[in-house]
This record gives sequence, C-alpha cells and structure tokens, in this order.
Amino acid sequence: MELLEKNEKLQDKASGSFEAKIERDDAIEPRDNMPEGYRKHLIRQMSQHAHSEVIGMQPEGNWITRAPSLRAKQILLAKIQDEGGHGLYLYSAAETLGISRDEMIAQLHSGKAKYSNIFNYPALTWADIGAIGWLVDGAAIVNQVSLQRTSYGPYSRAMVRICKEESFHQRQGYEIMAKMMSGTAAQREMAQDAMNRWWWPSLMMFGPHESESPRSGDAFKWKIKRSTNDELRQKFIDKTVQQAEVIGLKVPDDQLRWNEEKKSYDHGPINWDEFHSVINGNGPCNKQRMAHHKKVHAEGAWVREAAEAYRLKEEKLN
Ligand code: FAQ
Repeated sequence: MELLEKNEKLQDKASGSFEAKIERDDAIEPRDNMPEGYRKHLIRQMSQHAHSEVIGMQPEGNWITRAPSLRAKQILLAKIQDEGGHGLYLYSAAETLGISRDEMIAQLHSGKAKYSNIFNYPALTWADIGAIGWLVDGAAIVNQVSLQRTSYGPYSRAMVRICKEESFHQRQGYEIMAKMMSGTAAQREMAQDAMNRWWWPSLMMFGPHESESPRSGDAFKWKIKRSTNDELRQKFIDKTVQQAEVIGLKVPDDQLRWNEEKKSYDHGPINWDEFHSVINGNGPCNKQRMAHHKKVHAEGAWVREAAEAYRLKEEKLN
C-alpha cells in the first residue's frame, strides 16, 4: 500500500500536475492546469492590487501642480507614472487568467472588487506626499518583496520589476520627510502631523490578523502567500521605527516598545473598525476616488475605441 502511494506520488510529479508543481516550488504558468479556486483567488488579489496602483495615483496627483520646486515636481510626476505602469503590468498579468480588463474595471466600478484601504485618505499637505512615499510605498515594498516568490509566474515576475521602482518611491518620500524635519518649526510640525495621520492606516495595509484573515488558508496552500499579514506588518514596523528616529519623528503609538526577547517592537492595538469601515466604502475619500475614476474612464472611451480600431486594422492586414 505504502509502495503504491509512493508510486502515485512519483507519477504525479512526472506528469507535472498542479499539486506537484506547487510542491516543487515550480512557477504556475498561464497555460498550465490549475484549480478554479486558484484562478479565482488570483484574479481577486491581482485585480485588487492593480486597482490600488491606479487609484493610488489620485492622492498624489493632486499635488503635481503644487510641488514646491521643479525638481520635486519632476520626481513626483515620474513616481505617479510608475504607479500607472504598475497597474498596467498587473492588469496584463491578471488577463492571462482569462478575465478581460473591461470586466475588472466593471467590478471596481460596481464595488465588487476592492482596492487598498490606504487610498481613501486625503493628502492634505506636502508632507503627506512624503508620508505616502515613505510609509505607503515602504509598506507596499515589504508586502511585494514577499510576493516575488508567489506561485503564479506572471504575478511574481511583475513583482520583481515593481519592487525596484517602489524602492525609488520610498526614498523619494523619506527625503521629503527628512528635509522637512531639518527645516522650520512649522515644517517639522507638518511632517509630524502627516506621520500621525498615515501611520495607522499604513499598518492596516497588511490586512487583518491571522484569525481574521479568511483568504490566508488557500493562499498558503497554493503558495500565493509566503508570509502572514502579521509577519509582514512586523517587518515593516521594525525597519520604519528606526528610520523615524533618525530624522526625529515620533511614532504615534504610546504602547510601542522594543521587545528584547523577540528582537522586535510590540505595538498598540490597530483600529479594525476603522479598517472595515474604510474598505466597505465609508472612508473619508471613497466616494471621491470612485467618482473620479468613473469620470476619467468615461472620458477615455475614445482612446480605447481608437486602439481597438487600430488593432482590427492590423489584424486585417496580416
Ligand atoms: N485594503 O483574508 P485577507 C501600493 C481585504 S499597492 C483593502 O487577509 P488576503 C503601491 C481582503 O481583500 C497596495 N482590503 O485577504 C502604491 C479580503 O476581502 P475580500 C496594494 C483589504 O488577500 C503606493 C479581506 O480584507 N497591494 O500601495 C486589505 O489574503 C503609493 C480579508 O483579508 C496589494 O494589493 C487592504 N489593505 O490578504 C501605489 C498587495 N487587506 O477580497 C500608489 C497584494 C485585506 O475577501 C501610491 N495583495 N483586505 O473581499 C495582498 O498581498 C493581499 O491581498 C493582502 C490581503 C495582504 C492585501
């Protein structure tokens, strides 16, 4: 009996079944067999990730015309263009799973698909642009470095490129914060205020604690996720607290303490009621973000029509 099972396992490996590939840590590619649940799980996560990149352009876009110097404006423009590019890689990667971009956008507009909680907060001052680059991109990098080893090939390859660009974004944000912290009292106050408003929502970006994370079971079984939401959040806290100290910013958490035993920080409780309220449509900017996306999408219909007409013409010629 034991021999039979062993033989079956060997045959399974040789046949390159989905399970065998997952076990061997081989990448799953678009034409490979995959369970329907795996495909759906990835479409959900990757489309939400793509929507986040694109909606994430809005809070920063508001500051392009108000950047304090030509240099700052150029850098911010480049960063926002990168975010648009990240959305495109991710939509393309999700399309390999058999969903069209139109369907993904329709799901975003109907509220079926989510996007990251973080982009429902307003960018009130120039320091918020620093906080977004430093904290939001910093959190995104920690999550995305882990996703470089996700099991779906097109997603993991997209992550490699995206992470390189995100590290430039993180430095852009940290530079703004460091500059403001070495400026006037009013500038330091502005930087601290931005830190106070963006810290907790950035921690929420990693998603709920394990006991409240219904998607994690399948995600680990299929090696879509490699680390838990809490492990990644902790990694982010440990590196970011030190960066804050270097430039004199205070982390707005009275319960934050270095824990020598576990060699990392303990932190105060996260307000999960706020998180759920925001991801269910009731954050400060949800309505504004969606209204803007819908408006711009409708205004861009002619571009999609022209691209489609061009594609059809090329098809006829070939
Ligand atoms: N926001 O069971 P889990 C960026 C939902 S990119 C909203 O733990 P999972 C770059 C979750 O969907 C930022 N919803 O779920 C940038 C699920 O609901 P559902 C985006 C969230 O998937 C910077 C429910 O809660 N990055 O910032 C969030 O295993 C600056 C239960 O959660 C990604 O999307 C949240 N934060 O783990 C751009 C990374 N967290 O779908 C512009 C890829 C959880 O069942 C400017 N995604 N939910 O209705 C992931 O790694 C995972 O999907 C997690 C959530 C970790 C986000």
